[in-house]
Amino acid sequence: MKKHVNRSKLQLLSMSLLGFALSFSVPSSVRAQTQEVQVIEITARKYEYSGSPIHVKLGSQVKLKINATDHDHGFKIDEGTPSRAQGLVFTSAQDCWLLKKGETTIIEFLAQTPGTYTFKCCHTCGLGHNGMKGEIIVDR
Ligand SMILES: [Cu+2]
Repeated sequence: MKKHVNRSKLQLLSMSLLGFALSFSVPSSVRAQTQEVQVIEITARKYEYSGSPIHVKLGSQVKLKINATDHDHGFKIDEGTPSRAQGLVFTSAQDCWLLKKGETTIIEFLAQTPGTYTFKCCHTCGLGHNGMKGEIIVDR
């Protein structure tokens, strides 16, 4: 009985290893294509964005789905981030997205230039608000 349990655990492990390996092998084969849509789901809560840093593929259209779990939050690309206009091309011209508590906000952009882009909360949410930041990394 015990042996059986161990075997299924092993199978699970080898399957997750395969998935891990695939996650590395897939990007190189699709890198040449443009307009690939990448959907990324993260959460915003006091005072962090889950899944940060967020890695995206160069040339892909990114659909960022942010679920604010505990409070209204915001999403804004940091002014200090270089070449905002050329680096991440947003489908919307707005500067600050309000992330309503309990709702999922979709933010879309084209990952046009490799680099690290900092974003931050732009809706006052409490004491740690100013430190609520995350990073989007466009891999080459
Ligand atoms: Cu905030």
